[in-house]
Amino acid sequence: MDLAGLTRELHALRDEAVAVAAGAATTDELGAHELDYLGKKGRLTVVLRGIGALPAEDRPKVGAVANEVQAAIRLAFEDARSTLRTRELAIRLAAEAVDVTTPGRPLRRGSLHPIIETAARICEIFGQFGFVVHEGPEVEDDLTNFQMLNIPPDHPSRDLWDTLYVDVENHLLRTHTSPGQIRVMHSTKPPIRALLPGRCFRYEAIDASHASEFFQVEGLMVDEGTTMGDLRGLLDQFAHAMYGAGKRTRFRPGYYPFTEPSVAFDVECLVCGGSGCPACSRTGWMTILGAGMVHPVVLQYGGIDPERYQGFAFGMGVERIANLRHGVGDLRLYMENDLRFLEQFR
Ligand code: 2NL
Repeated sequence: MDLAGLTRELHALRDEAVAVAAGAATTDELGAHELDYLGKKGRLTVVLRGIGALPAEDRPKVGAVANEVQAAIRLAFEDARSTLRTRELAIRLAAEAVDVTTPGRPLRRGSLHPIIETAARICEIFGQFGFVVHEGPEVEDDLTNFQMLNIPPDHPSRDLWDTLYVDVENHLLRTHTSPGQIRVMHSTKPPIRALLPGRCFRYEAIDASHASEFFQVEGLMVDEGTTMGDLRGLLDQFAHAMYGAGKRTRFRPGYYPFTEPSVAFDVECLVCGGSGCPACSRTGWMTILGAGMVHPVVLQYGGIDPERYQGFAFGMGVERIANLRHGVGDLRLYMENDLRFLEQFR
């Protein structure tokens, strides 16, 4: 081919490439076309090979045309690429746009179970008097749950606790948290001020006022010169913090094998204020816990010298305290985990 022919061919290639670049729909398509014209094996390269066949004096001229054509094609692809990029970005931004005005999904707020919340409140009040929370195991041995609490095997007082036994010799589900107090006595030197909250178990026929699982909070104080007056003063403070400063309280005689003397601690009826109503069986009083001076034998089992130390202990059923706080009348509600019930305590 001669100089004029090759020049024509180069210009034709340039015009075609410029049109193709302008017509590409995507950057990917554009890239493929670019390779087709400008790549190592591209069409411009193929045409330039023809230069070798020209006479030597024509080669620089055609070389200059070839450079112009190459630059023009490059520029056309660059322009097209920049236009396509802008368009593709706009399309992507539109597709991936986040509607920041869409309302969020609400987070469901949880809350403490009323029994746990009540146990925590009880512990908080006694905590202000220096009582420290301890925990014991739910599966106990007969020795710690009964014998060390002055409840011997085959003794009639065992009938006070309908026990659930586990399939391990001499082991059972604790019937009260008192065995945890025995463990505290074994691990701690007096003075002791311990609180034991926790789940307890009894073999019961279930109804509105009997459950096979329930929560207790027990307290234990052991020191030199601890008296029944200290117990009464502490429990008054507790009743006033829990139910109001003006509430009247009283001790009545009670019986527990592990305390002597033993008492029931009453607060004036929270419904009628003492005049008598169905809530207090017309007595004007409500029993909120049991207590007493720790039996010397129990101190001894706990490794504490009853000649030197005295102690008091008290125990309360958390469900009972929660019932009084919230006006709940059926224990079973606490176990059913029905949100319509639980959501009322937030
Ligand atoms: C109640 C009464 C009570 C105790 C628990 C106790 C623990 C030790 C020694 C002596 Cl280690 N006593 N605990 C004492 C009196 C009463 O609970 O009605 N609870 C629901």
